[in-house]
Amino acid sequence: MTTNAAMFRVCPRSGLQFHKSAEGLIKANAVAAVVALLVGGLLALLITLTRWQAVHLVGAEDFYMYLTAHGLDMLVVWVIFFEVAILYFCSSTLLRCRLATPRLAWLAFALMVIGTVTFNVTIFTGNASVMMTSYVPLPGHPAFYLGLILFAVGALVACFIFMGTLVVAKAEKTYEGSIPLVTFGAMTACIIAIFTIASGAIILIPTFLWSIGYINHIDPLMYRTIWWAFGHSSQQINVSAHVAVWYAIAAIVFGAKPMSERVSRTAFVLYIFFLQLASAHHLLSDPGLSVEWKVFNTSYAMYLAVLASMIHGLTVPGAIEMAQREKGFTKGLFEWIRKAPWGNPVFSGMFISLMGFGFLGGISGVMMGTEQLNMLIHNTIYVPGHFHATVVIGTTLAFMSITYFLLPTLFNRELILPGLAKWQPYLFGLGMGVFCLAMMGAGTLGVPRRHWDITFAGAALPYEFPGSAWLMLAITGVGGLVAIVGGISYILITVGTLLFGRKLDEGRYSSTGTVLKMPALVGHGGHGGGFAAPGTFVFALVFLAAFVLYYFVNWKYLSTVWGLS
Ligand code: HEM
Ligand SMILES: [Cu+2]
Repeated sequence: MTTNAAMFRVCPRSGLQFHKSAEGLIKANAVAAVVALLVGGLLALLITLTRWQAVHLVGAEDFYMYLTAHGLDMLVVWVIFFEVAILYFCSSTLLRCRLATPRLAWLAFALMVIGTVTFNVTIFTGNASVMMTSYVPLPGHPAFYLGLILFAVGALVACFIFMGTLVVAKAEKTYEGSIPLVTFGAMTACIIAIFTIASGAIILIPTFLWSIGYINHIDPLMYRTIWWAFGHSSQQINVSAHVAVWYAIAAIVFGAKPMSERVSRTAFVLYIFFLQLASAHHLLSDPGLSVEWKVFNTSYAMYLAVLASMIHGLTVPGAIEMAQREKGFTKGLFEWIRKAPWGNPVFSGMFISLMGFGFLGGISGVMMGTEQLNMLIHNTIYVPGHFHATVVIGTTLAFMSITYFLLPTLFNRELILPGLAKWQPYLFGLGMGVFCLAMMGAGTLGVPRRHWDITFAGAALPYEFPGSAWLMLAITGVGGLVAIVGGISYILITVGTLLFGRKLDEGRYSSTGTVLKMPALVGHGGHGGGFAAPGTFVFALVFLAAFVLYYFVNWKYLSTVWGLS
Protein backbone atom coordinates (compact mmCIF):
# COMPACT_ATOMS: atom_id res chain seq x y z
CA MET A 1 0.00 0.00 0.00
CA THR A 2 1.22 3.45 -0.78
CA THR A 3 -0.38 6.56 0.55
CA ASN A 4 0.02 10.05 -0.77
CA ALA A 5 -1.99 13.10 -1.54
CA ALA A 6 -2.73 11.92 -5.06
CA MET A 7 -6.20 10.72 -5.94
CA PHE A 8 -6.78 7.29 -7.40
CA ARG A 9 -9.77 5.34 -8.55
CA VAL A 10 -10.03 1.68 -9.44
CA CYS A 11 -12.08 0.97 -12.55
CA PRO A 12 -14.77 -1.53 -11.51
CA ARG A 13 -14.70 -3.19 -14.93
CA SER A 14 -10.98 -3.65 -15.54
CA GLY A 15 -9.38 -3.32 -12.11
CA LEU A 16 -7.04 -0.71 -13.56
CA GLN A 17 -6.10 2.06 -11.19
CA PHE A 18 -6.24 5.59 -12.58
CA HIS A 19 -4.49 8.58 -11.08
CA LYS A 20 -6.83 11.53 -11.38
CA SER A 21 -4.36 13.96 -12.96
CA ALA A 22 -3.02 11.32 -15.33
CA GLU A 23 -6.55 10.42 -16.32
CA GLY A 24 -7.35 13.95 -17.44
CA LEU A 25 -4.15 14.12 -19.44
CA ILE A 26 -4.65 10.75 -21.11
CA LYS A 27 -8.14 11.85 -22.11
CA ALA A 28 -7.00 15.24 -23.44
CA ASN A 29 -4.20 13.74 -25.53
CA ALA A 30 -6.44 11.00 -26.90
CA VAL A 31 -9.15 13.49 -27.83
CA ALA A 32 -6.63 15.78 -29.56
CA ALA A 33 -5.41 12.75 -31.49
CA VAL A 34 -8.91 11.92 -32.71
CA VAL A 35 -9.50 15.52 -33.81
CA ALA A 36 -6.31 15.33 -35.90
CA LEU A 37 -7.46 12.02 -37.35
CA LEU A 38 -10.69 13.68 -38.41
CA VAL A 39 -8.88 16.51 -40.21
CA GLY A 40 -6.35 14.13 -41.75
CA GLY A 41 -9.16 11.81 -42.81
CA LEU A 42 -11.08 14.54 -44.63
CA LEU A 43 -7.90 15.41 -46.48
CA ALA A 44 -7.34 11.72 -47.23
CA LEU A 45 -10.71 11.74 -48.97
CA LEU A 46 -9.75 14.72 -51.13
CA ILE A 47 -6.33 13.44 -52.15
CA THR A 48 -7.54 9.90 -52.73
CA LEU A 49 -10.22 11.21 -55.07
CA THR A 50 -7.52 13.18 -56.86
CA ARG A 51 -5.07 10.30 -57.30
CA TRP A 52 -7.95 8.28 -58.74
CA GLN A 53 -7.19 9.67 -62.16
CA ALA A 54 -10.69 9.19 -63.53
CA VAL A 55 -12.06 11.47 -60.79
CA HIS A 56 -9.11 13.87 -60.35
CA LEU A 57 -11.00 16.01 -57.86
CA VAL A 58 -8.89 18.95 -56.68
CA GLY A 59 -6.50 21.30 -58.51
CA ALA A 60 -2.71 21.02 -58.40
CA GLU A 61 -2.01 23.68 -55.78
CA ASP A 62 -4.66 22.39 -53.43
CA PHE A 63 -3.44 18.83 -53.94
CA TYR A 64 0.06 19.56 -52.67
CA MET A 65 -1.30 21.70 -49.84
CA TYR A 66 -3.67 18.96 -48.71
CA LEU A 67 -1.01 16.30 -49.11
CA THR A 68 1.36 18.21 -46.85
CA ALA A 69 -1.33 18.67 -44.22
CA HIS A 70 -2.54 15.07 -44.50
CA GLY A 71 0.96 13.66 -43.94
CA LEU A 72 1.63 15.86 -40.93
CA ASP A 73 -1.78 15.75 -39.27
CA MET A 74 -1.83 11.96 -39.54
CA LEU A 75 1.70 10.79 -39.05
CA VAL A 76 2.76 13.49 -36.64
CA VAL A 77 -0.29 14.86 -34.86
CA TRP A 78 -2.71 11.91 -34.63
CA VAL A 79 -0.03 9.36 -33.95
CA ILE A 80 2.05 11.33 -31.45
CA PHE A 81 -0.85 12.67 -29.39
CA PHE A 82 -2.10 9.11 -29.11
CA GLU A 83 1.38 7.94 -28.18
CA VAL A 84 1.62 10.48 -25.40
CA ALA A 85 -1.66 9.12 -24.07
CA ILE A 86 -0.16 5.62 -24.26
CA LEU A 87 2.99 6.73 -22.44
CA TYR A 88 1.00 8.20 -19.58
CA PHE A 89 -1.24 5.13 -19.45
CA CYS A 90 1.65 2.66 -19.50
CA SER A 91 3.49 4.49 -16.75
CA SER A 92 0.93 5.92 -14.37
CA THR A 93 -1.95 3.48 -14.91
CA LEU A 94 -0.11 0.21 -15.44
CA LEU A 95 2.34 0.90 -12.63
CA ARG A 96 -0.47 2.17 -10.39
CA CYS A 97 1.37 5.31 -9.47
CA ARG A 98 0.89 9.05 -9.68
CA LEU A 99 2.02 10.83 -12.82
CA ALA A 100 5.15 12.92 -12.32
CA THR A 101 4.59 16.67 -12.73
CA PRO A 102 1.05 16.83 -14.15
CA ARG A 103 1.28 20.61 -14.54
CA LEU A 104 4.27 20.29 -16.79
CA ALA A 105 2.36 17.65 -18.72
CA TRP A 106 -0.37 20.21 -19.39
CA LEU A 107 2.29 22.62 -20.60
CA ALA A 108 3.58 19.92 -22.96
CA PHE A 109 0.04 19.40 -24.19
CA ALA A 110 -0.40 23.13 -24.77
CA LEU A 111 2.87 23.33 -26.72
CA MET A 112 1.79 20.47 -28.93
CA VAL A 113 -1.58 22.07 -29.58
CA ILE A 114 -0.05 25.47 -30.33
CA GLY A 115 2.52 23.85 -32.62
CA THR A 116 -0.19 21.93 -34.47
CA VAL A 117 -2.32 25.01 -34.99
CA THR A 118 0.71 27.02 -36.11
CA PHE A 119 1.88 24.70 -38.86
CA ASN A 120 -1.65 23.91 -40.00
CA VAL A 121 -2.51 27.58 -40.41
CA THR A 122 0.73 28.08 -42.32
CA ILE A 123 -0.05 25.20 -44.64
CA PHE A 124 -3.68 26.13 -45.22
CA THR A 125 -2.84 29.74 -46.00
CA GLY A 126 -0.72 28.39 -48.84
CA ASN A 127 2.66 29.13 -47.26
CA ALA A 128 4.17 25.70 -46.87
CA SER A 129 3.20 23.11 -49.47
CA VAL A 130 6.54 21.43 -48.89
CA MET A 131 5.28 17.90 -48.11
CA MET A 132 5.93 16.38 -44.75
CA THR A 133 9.62 15.85 -45.54
CA SER A 134 10.09 19.59 -46.31
CA TYR A 135 13.34 18.97 -48.18
CA VAL A 136 15.55 22.02 -48.56
CA PRO A 137 15.98 24.03 -50.70
CA LEU A 138 12.19 23.87 -51.07
CA PRO A 139 11.19 26.82 -48.88
CA GLY A 140 8.41 26.88 -46.32
CA HIS A 141 7.30 29.87 -44.26
CA PRO A 142 9.24 30.15 -40.97
CA ALA A 143 6.03 29.57 -39.01
CA PHE A 144 5.85 26.10 -40.51
CA TYR A 145 9.17 25.03 -39.02
CA LEU A 146 8.44 26.88 -35.81
CA GLY A 147 5.16 25.00 -35.42
CA LEU A 148 6.95 21.69 -35.86
CA ILE A 149 9.60 22.67 -33.34
CA LEU A 150 7.01 23.69 -30.73
CA PHE A 151 5.18 20.42 -31.23
CA ALA A 152 8.43 18.49 -30.84
CA VAL A 153 9.40 20.31 -27.65
CA GLY A 154 6.02 19.43 -26.18
CA ALA A 155 6.46 15.79 -27.15
CA LEU A 156 9.95 15.75 -25.65
CA VAL A 157 8.66 17.09 -22.35
CA ALA A 158 6.02 14.33 -22.38
CA CYS A 159 8.79 11.73 -22.84
CA PHE A 160 10.63 13.04 -19.80
CA ILE A 161 7.44 12.97 -17.77
CA PHE A 162 7.04 9.29 -18.70
CA MET A 163 10.59 8.61 -17.54
CA GLY A 164 9.97 10.64 -14.41
CA THR A 165 6.88 8.59 -13.67
CA LEU A 166 8.89 5.37 -13.90
CA VAL A 167 11.23 6.87 -11.32
CA VAL A 168 8.32 7.84 -9.08
CA ALA A 169 6.88 4.33 -9.32
CA LYS A 170 10.18 2.81 -8.35
CA ALA A 171 10.80 5.26 -5.51
CA GLU A 172 7.29 4.88 -4.12
CA LYS A 173 7.40 1.11 -4.62
CA THR A 174 4.11 0.87 -6.44
CA TYR A 175 5.12 -2.34 -8.20
CA GLU A 176 7.07 -5.46 -7.38
CA GLY A 177 9.58 -7.14 -9.64
CA SER A 178 10.33 -5.69 -13.07
CA ILE A 179 8.06 -3.37 -15.00
CA PRO A 180 5.42 -5.14 -17.14
CA LEU A 181 6.28 -5.97 -20.74
CA VAL A 182 3.79 -3.42 -22.08
CA THR A 183 5.43 -0.66 -20.04
CA PHE A 184 8.80 -1.93 -21.24
CA GLY A 185 7.60 -1.55 -24.83
CA ALA A 186 6.43 1.98 -24.07
CA MET A 187 9.82 2.71 -22.54
CA THR A 188 11.47 1.52 -25.75
CA ALA A 189 9.25 3.90 -27.69
CA CYS A 190 10.16 6.69 -25.29
CA ILE A 191 13.93 6.16 -25.53
CA ILE A 192 13.70 6.10 -29.30
CA ALA A 193 11.53 9.22 -29.20
CA ILE A 194 14.17 11.15 -27.32
CA PHE A 195 16.79 10.24 -29.93
CA THR A 196 14.32 11.03 -32.69
CA ILE A 197 13.35 14.44 -31.40
CA ALA A 198 17.01 15.34 -30.90
CA SER A 199 17.67 14.51 -34.58
CA GLY A 200 14.64 16.56 -35.55
CA ALA A 201 15.95 19.52 -33.58
CA ILE A 202 19.40 19.20 -35.14
CA ILE A 203 17.93 19.60 -38.59
CA LEU A 204 14.77 21.67 -38.12
CA ILE A 205 16.27 24.43 -35.99
CA PRO A 206 18.90 25.32 -38.64
CA THR A 207 16.20 25.04 -41.30
CA PHE A 208 14.05 27.47 -39.35
CA LEU A 209 17.04 29.85 -39.14
CA TRP A 210 17.55 29.40 -42.88
CA SER A 211 13.89 30.24 -43.54
CA ILE A 212 14.24 33.58 -41.72
CA GLY A 213 17.45 34.32 -43.60
CA TYR A 214 19.86 33.85 -40.73
CA ILE A 215 21.71 30.96 -42.33
CA ASN A 216 22.21 31.18 -46.07
CA HIS A 217 22.80 27.61 -47.11
CA ILE A 218 21.79 24.16 -45.99
CA ASP A 219 23.33 21.25 -47.81
CA PRO A 220 20.46 19.18 -49.28
CA LEU A 221 22.21 15.85 -48.76
CA MET A 222 23.02 16.67 -45.17
CA TYR A 223 19.43 17.75 -44.67
CA ARG A 224 18.12 14.48 -46.04
CA THR A 225 20.50 12.36 -44.02
CA ILE A 226 19.67 14.00 -40.71
CA TRP A 227 16.00 14.43 -41.55
CA TRP A 228 15.75 10.67 -42.01
CA ALA A 229 17.52 9.99 -38.73
CA PHE A 230 14.43 11.74 -37.44
CA GLY A 231 11.87 10.51 -39.97
CA HIS A 232 12.79 6.85 -39.86
CA SER A 233 13.29 6.67 -36.12
CA SER A 234 9.90 8.19 -35.55
CA GLN A 235 8.47 5.17 -37.36
CA GLN A 236 10.28 2.93 -34.94
CA ILE A 237 8.53 4.79 -32.10
CA ASN A 238 5.27 3.93 -33.76
CA VAL A 239 6.20 0.31 -34.16
CA SER A 240 7.31 -0.02 -30.53
CA ALA A 241 4.13 1.67 -29.38
CA HIS A 242 1.79 -0.44 -31.49
CA VAL A 243 3.60 -3.66 -30.58
CA ALA A 244 3.14 -2.71 -26.92
CA VAL A 245 -0.54 -2.25 -27.71
CA TRP A 246 -0.68 -5.71 -29.33
CA TYR A 247 0.76 -7.27 -26.19
CA ALA A 248 -1.66 -5.28 -24.06
CA ILE A 249 -4.64 -6.43 -26.11
CA ALA A 250 -3.50 -10.07 -26.05
CA ALA A 251 -3.42 -9.79 -22.28
CA ILE A 252 -6.73 -7.89 -22.03
CA VAL A 253 -8.79 -10.08 -24.35
CA PHE A 254 -7.26 -13.49 -23.73
CA GLY A 255 -5.35 -13.14 -20.48
CA ALA A 256 -2.39 -14.19 -22.62
CA LYS A 257 1.07 -14.09 -21.09
CA PRO A 258 4.08 -13.53 -23.34
CA MET A 259 5.60 -16.81 -24.55
CA SER A 260 8.94 -15.65 -23.23
CA GLU A 261 9.34 -12.33 -21.44
CA ARG A 262 13.06 -12.40 -22.08
CA VAL A 263 12.77 -12.91 -25.82
CA SER A 264 10.15 -10.18 -26.16
CA ARG A 265 12.18 -7.71 -24.13
CA THR A 266 15.31 -8.50 -26.11
CA ALA A 267 13.37 -7.85 -29.30
CA PHE A 268 12.41 -4.40 -28.03
CA VAL A 269 16.05 -3.69 -27.24
CA LEU A 270 16.99 -4.61 -30.82
CA TYR A 271 14.84 -1.70 -31.98
CA ILE A 272 16.84 0.70 -29.85
CA PHE A 273 20.18 -0.52 -31.13
CA PHE A 274 19.57 -0.90 -34.81
CA LEU A 275 17.05 1.58 -35.97
CA GLN A 276 19.25 4.62 -36.45
CA LEU A 277 21.56 3.04 -39.00
CA ALA A 278 18.61 1.50 -40.75
CA SER A 279 17.49 5.05 -41.61
CA ALA A 280 19.85 4.66 -44.56
CA HIS A 281 17.12 2.85 -46.46
CA HIS A 282 15.59 6.24 -47.20
CA LEU A 283 18.75 7.35 -48.96
CA LEU A 284 19.37 4.36 -51.19
CA SER A 285 18.89 6.31 -54.39
CA ASP A 286 20.71 9.42 -53.22
CA PRO A 287 23.87 10.41 -55.01
CA GLY A 288 26.79 11.40 -52.79
CA LEU A 289 26.61 8.55 -50.30
CA SER A 290 28.83 5.57 -50.91
CA VAL A 291 27.53 2.18 -51.90
CA GLU A 292 29.41 0.59 -48.99
CA TRP A 293 27.70 2.89 -46.52
CA LYS A 294 24.29 2.16 -47.95
CA VAL A 295 24.76 -1.58 -48.15
CA PHE A 296 26.25 -1.91 -44.69
CA ASN A 297 23.60 0.15 -42.97
CA THR A 298 20.63 -1.31 -44.71
CA SER A 299 21.83 -4.90 -44.56
CA TYR A 300 23.09 -5.65 -41.10
CA ALA A 301 21.40 -2.91 -39.15
CA MET A 302 18.08 -2.99 -40.89
CA TYR A 303 17.63 -6.74 -40.75
CA LEU A 304 18.19 -6.81 -37.00
CA ALA A 305 15.36 -4.35 -36.55
CA VAL A 306 13.27 -6.47 -38.93
CA LEU A 307 14.14 -9.52 -36.84
CA ALA A 308 12.72 -7.77 -33.81
CA SER A 309 9.41 -7.15 -35.56
CA MET A 310 9.28 -10.75 -36.73
CA ILE A 311 9.82 -11.93 -33.16
CA HIS A 312 6.90 -9.82 -31.96
CA GLY A 313 4.83 -10.92 -34.94
CA LEU A 314 5.41 -14.50 -33.82
CA THR A 315 5.17 -14.20 -30.06
CA VAL A 316 1.97 -12.15 -29.95
CA PRO A 317 -0.18 -14.66 -31.87
CA GLY A 318 1.81 -17.45 -30.19
CA ALA A 319 0.81 -16.15 -26.77
CA ILE A 320 -2.80 -15.88 -27.91
CA GLU A 321 -2.70 -19.44 -29.26
CA MET A 322 -1.35 -20.77 -25.98
CA ALA A 323 -3.96 -18.93 -23.95
CA GLN A 324 -6.72 -20.23 -26.22
CA ARG A 325 -5.42 -23.79 -26.09
CA GLU A 326 -5.42 -23.61 -22.32
CA LYS A 327 -9.08 -22.66 -22.53
CA GLY A 328 -9.71 -25.87 -24.46
CA PHE A 329 -9.61 -24.71 -28.08
CA THR A 330 -7.19 -27.45 -28.99
CA LYS A 331 -8.77 -29.05 -32.04
CA GLY A 332 -6.43 -29.14 -35.01
CA LEU A 333 -4.01 -26.39 -35.87
CA PHE A 334 -6.42 -23.51 -36.05
CA GLU A 335 -9.40 -23.92 -33.71
CA TRP A 336 -7.83 -21.34 -31.39
CA ILE A 337 -8.00 -18.68 -34.06
CA ARG A 338 -11.32 -19.71 -35.62
CA LYS A 339 -12.97 -19.47 -32.21
CA ALA A 340 -11.31 -16.16 -31.34
CA PRO A 341 -13.73 -13.27 -30.63
CA TRP A 342 -13.86 -11.93 -34.19
CA GLY A 343 -16.85 -9.77 -33.31
CA ASN A 344 -14.92 -7.89 -30.64
CA PRO A 345 -13.24 -4.90 -32.31
CA VAL A 346 -10.51 -4.82 -29.65
CA PHE A 347 -9.35 -8.22 -30.89
CA SER A 348 -10.23 -8.11 -34.59
CA GLY A 349 -8.60 -4.72 -35.07
CA MET A 350 -5.47 -5.86 -33.32
CA PHE A 351 -5.22 -9.06 -35.33
CA ILE A 352 -5.79 -7.33 -38.67
CA SER A 353 -3.19 -4.77 -37.60
CA LEU A 354 -0.69 -7.53 -36.91
CA MET A 355 -1.30 -9.42 -40.15
CA GLY A 356 -1.40 -6.30 -42.32
CA PHE A 357 1.72 -4.90 -40.74
CA GLY A 358 3.61 -8.16 -41.20
CA PHE A 359 2.50 -9.35 -44.58
CA LEU A 360 1.98 -6.06 -46.42
CA GLY A 361 4.16 -3.57 -44.57
CA GLY A 362 6.96 -5.90 -43.51
CA ILE A 363 7.56 -7.81 -46.71
CA SER A 364 7.34 -4.72 -48.91
CA GLY A 365 9.62 -2.84 -46.51
CA VAL A 366 12.38 -5.40 -46.76
CA MET A 367 12.07 -5.45 -50.51
CA MET A 368 12.35 -1.65 -50.68
CA GLY A 369 15.22 -1.62 -48.24
CA THR A 370 17.39 -3.68 -50.57
CA GLU A 371 19.61 -1.32 -52.48
CA GLN A 372 19.24 -2.83 -55.93
CA LEU A 373 15.51 -3.51 -55.66
CA ASN A 374 14.93 0.00 -54.35
CA MET A 375 15.60 1.27 -57.86
CA LEU A 376 12.41 -0.43 -59.02
CA ILE A 377 10.12 1.53 -56.78
CA HIS A 378 12.02 4.61 -55.61
CA ASN A 379 9.72 7.63 -55.44
CA THR A 380 6.84 5.70 -56.93
CA ILE A 381 3.41 5.37 -55.35
CA TYR A 382 4.65 2.00 -54.09
CA VAL A 383 6.24 3.93 -51.22
CA PRO A 384 3.00 5.30 -49.75
CA GLY A 385 1.53 1.84 -50.49
CA HIS A 386 4.14 0.35 -48.18
CA PHE A 387 3.90 2.89 -45.41
CA HIS A 388 0.12 2.99 -45.28
CA ALA A 389 0.42 -0.72 -44.50
CA THR A 390 2.76 0.04 -41.61
CA VAL A 391 1.44 3.28 -40.13
CA VAL A 392 -2.22 2.92 -41.05
CA ILE A 393 -2.99 -0.81 -40.85
CA GLY A 394 -0.24 -1.38 -38.27
CA THR A 395 -0.14 1.62 -35.97
CA THR A 396 -3.43 3.42 -36.57
CA LEU A 397 -5.60 0.31 -36.46
CA ALA A 398 -3.85 -0.90 -33.29
CA PHE A 399 -4.59 2.45 -31.66
CA MET A 400 -8.19 2.26 -32.82
CA SER A 401 -8.59 -1.20 -31.29
CA ILE A 402 -7.29 -0.18 -27.88
CA THR A 403 -9.72 2.76 -27.96
CA TYR A 404 -12.60 0.31 -27.75
CA PHE A 405 -11.13 -0.88 -24.49
CA LEU A 406 -10.41 2.61 -23.17
CA LEU A 407 -13.90 3.98 -23.77
CA PRO A 408 -15.57 1.93 -21.02
CA THR A 409 -12.58 1.94 -18.65
CA LEU A 410 -10.93 5.33 -18.94
CA PHE A 411 -13.88 7.36 -20.18
CA ASN A 412 -16.52 5.29 -18.33
CA ARG A 413 -18.94 5.29 -21.21
CA GLU A 414 -20.78 2.45 -22.84
CA LEU A 415 -19.99 2.17 -26.53
CA ILE A 416 -22.65 3.51 -28.84
CA LEU A 417 -23.36 1.76 -32.15
CA PRO A 418 -21.84 -1.58 -31.12
CA GLY A 419 -22.99 -3.14 -34.38
CA LEU A 420 -20.98 -0.63 -36.40
CA ALA A 421 -18.03 -1.03 -34.04
CA LYS A 422 -17.99 -4.72 -34.87
CA TRP A 423 -17.49 -3.93 -38.54
CA GLN A 424 -15.24 -0.93 -38.18
CA PRO A 425 -11.86 -2.76 -38.06
CA TYR A 426 -12.83 -4.82 -41.12
CA LEU A 427 -13.85 -1.79 -43.16
CA PHE A 428 -10.78 0.15 -42.17
CA GLY A 429 -8.25 -2.68 -42.20
CA LEU A 430 -9.40 -4.54 -45.28
CA GLY A 431 -10.14 -1.36 -47.24
CA MET A 432 -6.63 -0.21 -46.43
CA GLY A 433 -5.27 -3.61 -47.42
CA VAL A 434 -6.76 -3.25 -50.90
CA PHE A 435 -5.62 0.38 -51.07
CA CYS A 436 -2.04 -0.54 -50.18
CA LEU A 437 -1.81 -3.48 -52.55
CA ALA A 438 -3.21 -1.47 -55.44
CA MET A 439 -0.78 1.39 -54.74
CA MET A 440 2.08 -1.07 -54.71
CA GLY A 441 0.82 -2.46 -57.99
CA ALA A 442 0.69 0.98 -59.57
CA GLY A 443 4.13 1.78 -58.15
CA THR A 444 5.60 -1.37 -59.63
CA LEU A 445 4.38 -0.05 -62.98
CA GLY A 446 6.26 3.17 -62.28
CA VAL A 447 3.45 5.54 -61.27
CA PRO A 448 5.09 8.33 -59.24
CA ARG A 449 4.11 9.28 -55.69
CA ARG A 450 3.13 12.83 -54.69
CA HIS A 451 2.08 13.53 -58.25
CA TRP A 452 -0.97 15.48 -59.21
CA ASP A 453 -1.26 14.46 -62.84
CA ILE A 454 0.39 11.39 -64.26
CA THR A 455 -1.01 12.02 -67.70
CA PHE A 456 1.74 14.65 -67.87
CA ALA A 457 -0.61 16.87 -69.84
CA GLY A 458 1.41 19.44 -71.74
CA ALA A 459 4.76 18.10 -70.52
CA ALA A 460 7.85 18.43 -72.73
CA LEU A 461 8.75 14.78 -72.18
CA PRO A 462 5.50 12.81 -72.37
CA TYR A 463 5.10 9.31 -70.99
CA GLU A 464 2.26 6.82 -71.33
CA PHE A 465 1.56 4.42 -68.49
CA PRO A 466 0.08 1.02 -69.38
CA GLY A 467 -3.69 0.76 -68.96
CA SER A 468 -3.29 -1.45 -65.92
CA ALA A 469 -1.78 1.53 -64.06
CA TRP A 470 -5.04 3.45 -64.40
CA LEU A 471 -6.93 0.42 -63.16
CA MET A 472 -4.65 0.17 -60.15
CA LEU A 473 -5.29 3.81 -59.32
CA ALA A 474 -9.03 3.22 -59.56
CA ILE A 475 -8.76 0.25 -57.18
CA THR A 476 -6.67 2.44 -54.89
CA GLY A 477 -9.52 4.93 -54.92
CA VAL A 478 -12.17 2.35 -54.09
CA GLY A 479 -10.09 0.69 -51.34
CA GLY A 480 -9.32 4.14 -49.94
CA LEU A 481 -13.01 5.04 -49.86
CA VAL A 482 -13.90 1.86 -47.96
CA ALA A 483 -11.12 2.63 -45.46
CA ILE A 484 -12.37 6.19 -45.12
CA VAL A 485 -15.85 4.87 -44.32
CA GLY A 486 -14.13 2.76 -41.65
CA GLY A 487 -12.28 5.82 -40.37
CA ILE A 488 -15.46 7.90 -40.24
CA SER A 489 -17.16 5.06 -38.34
CA TYR A 490 -14.36 5.10 -35.78
CA ILE A 491 -14.73 8.83 -35.24
CA LEU A 492 -18.50 8.60 -35.11
CA ILE A 493 -18.33 5.85 -32.50
CA THR A 494 -15.67 7.45 -30.32
CA VAL A 495 -16.99 10.99 -30.37
CA GLY A 496 -20.57 9.77 -30.11
CA THR A 497 -19.70 7.58 -27.15
CA LEU A 498 -18.03 10.48 -25.33
CA LEU A 499 -21.04 12.69 -25.91
CA PHE A 500 -23.97 10.29 -25.74
CA GLY A 501 -22.75 6.94 -24.40
CA ARG A 502 -24.45 5.70 -21.24
CA LYS A 503 -22.40 6.72 -18.19
CA LEU A 504 -20.88 3.78 -16.35
CA ASP A 505 -19.88 3.45 -12.72
CA GLU A 506 -16.41 4.96 -12.43
CA GLY A 507 -15.52 3.74 -8.96
CA ARG A 508 -14.65 6.10 -6.13
CA TYR A 509 -11.54 8.24 -5.82
CA SER A 510 -9.46 7.75 -2.72
CA SER A 511 -6.00 8.77 -1.72
CA THR A 512 -4.59 5.28 -1.38
CA GLY A 513 -3.08 3.38 -4.25
CA THR A 514 -2.47 -0.32 -4.46
CA VAL A 515 0.65 -2.14 -5.48
CA LEU A 516 0.94 -3.91 -8.81
CA LYS A 517 1.81 -7.57 -8.36
CA MET A 518 3.59 -8.98 -11.35
CA PRO A 519 3.29 -12.58 -12.41
CA ALA A 520 6.61 -14.40 -12.16
CA LEU A 521 8.99 -13.66 -15.00
CA VAL A 522 8.58 -16.93 -16.84
CA GLY A 523 6.66 -18.14 -19.85
CA HIS A 524 4.17 -20.96 -19.70
CA GLY A 525 6.84 -23.65 -20.01
CA GLY A 526 6.20 -27.26 -19.07
CA HIS A 527 4.90 -28.31 -22.46
CA GLY A 528 7.65 -30.85 -22.96
CA GLY A 529 8.62 -31.63 -26.55
CA GLY A 530 6.70 -30.40 -29.60
CA PHE A 531 5.54 -26.92 -30.44
CA ALA A 532 3.53 -25.05 -27.87
CA ALA A 533 1.93 -22.98 -30.63
CA PRO A 534 1.82 -25.10 -33.79
CA GLY A 535 -0.79 -22.96 -35.54
CA THR A 536 1.36 -19.87 -35.17
CA PHE A 537 4.28 -21.87 -36.49
CA VAL A 538 2.30 -22.62 -39.65
CA PHE A 539 1.50 -18.90 -40.02
CA ALA A 540 5.20 -18.19 -39.73
CA LEU A 541 5.99 -20.69 -42.50
CA VAL A 542 3.37 -19.13 -44.76
CA PHE A 543 4.89 -15.74 -44.02
CA LEU A 544 8.36 -17.00 -44.83
CA ALA A 545 7.19 -18.52 -48.12
CA ALA A 546 5.43 -15.30 -49.13
CA PHE A 547 8.53 -13.35 -48.19
CA VAL A 548 10.94 -15.48 -50.21
CA LEU A 549 8.65 -15.66 -53.20
CA TYR A 550 8.03 -11.94 -53.33
CA TYR A 551 11.69 -11.12 -52.87
CA PHE A 552 12.64 -13.49 -55.67
CA VAL A 553 9.97 -12.14 -58.02
CA ASN A 554 11.36 -8.65 -57.59
CA TRP A 555 14.92 -9.70 -58.40
CA LYS A 556 13.56 -11.41 -61.48
CA TYR A 557 11.67 -8.26 -62.38
CA LEU A 558 14.76 -6.15 -61.85
CA SER A 559 16.66 -8.34 -64.29
CA THR A 560 14.06 -7.64 -66.95
CA VAL A 561 13.97 -3.85 -66.55
CA TRP A 562 17.71 -3.67 -66.59
CA GLY A 563 18.62 -4.56 -70.15
CA LEU A 564 22.10 -5.81 -69.46
CA SER A 565 22.13 -9.50 -70.32
C1 HEM B 1 -8.41 6.04 -44.86
C2 HEM B 1 -7.23 6.43 -44.57
C3 HEM B 1 -6.21 7.03 -45.53
C4 HEM B 1 -6.25 7.22 -46.89
C5 HEM B 1 -7.35 6.84 -47.85
C6 HEM B 1 -5.00 7.85 -47.26
C7 HEM B 1 -4.66 8.24 -48.55
C8 HEM B 1 -3.46 8.82 -48.92
C9 HEM B 1 -3.09 9.21 -50.26
C10 HEM B 1 -3.95 9.01 -51.50
C11 HEM B 1 -1.86 9.76 -50.22
C12 HEM B 1 -1.09 10.35 -51.40
C13 HEM B 1 -0.10 9.41 -52.02
C14 HEM B 1 0.72 10.10 -53.06
O1 HEM B 1 0.15 10.62 -54.00
O2 HEM B 1 1.96 10.13 -52.92
C15 HEM B 1 -1.43 9.74 -48.85
C16 HEM B 1 -0.21 10.20 -48.40
C17 HEM B 1 0.23 10.07 -47.10
N1 HEM B 1 -0.48 9.52 -46.04
FE1 HEM B 1 -2.34 8.79 -46.08
N2 HEM B 1 -4.24 8.03 -46.14
C18 HEM B 1 -4.94 7.54 -45.07
C19 HEM B 1 -4.55 7.50 -43.74
C20 HEM B 1 -3.29 7.87 -43.32
C21 HEM B 1 -2.83 7.72 -41.96
C22 HEM B 1 -3.67 7.18 -40.80
C23 HEM B 1 -1.54 8.14 -41.94
C24 HEM B 1 -0.56 8.20 -40.80
C25 HEM B 1 -0.70 7.59 -39.67
C26 HEM B 1 -1.20 8.57 -43.29
C27 HEM B 1 0.02 9.10 -43.66
C28 HEM B 1 0.33 9.57 -44.93
C29 HEM B 1 1.60 10.18 -45.27
C30 HEM B 1 2.78 10.41 -44.32
C31 HEM B 1 1.53 10.51 -46.63
C32 HEM B 1 2.64 11.14 -47.48
C33 HEM B 1 2.64 12.62 -47.49
C34 HEM B 1 3.77 13.10 -48.35
O3 HEM B 1 4.04 12.51 -49.41
O4 HEM B 1 4.41 14.08 -47.93
N3 HEM B 1 -2.29 8.39 -44.09
N4 HEM B 1 -2.43 9.17 -48.07
CU1 LIG C 1 12.36 3.99 -42.60
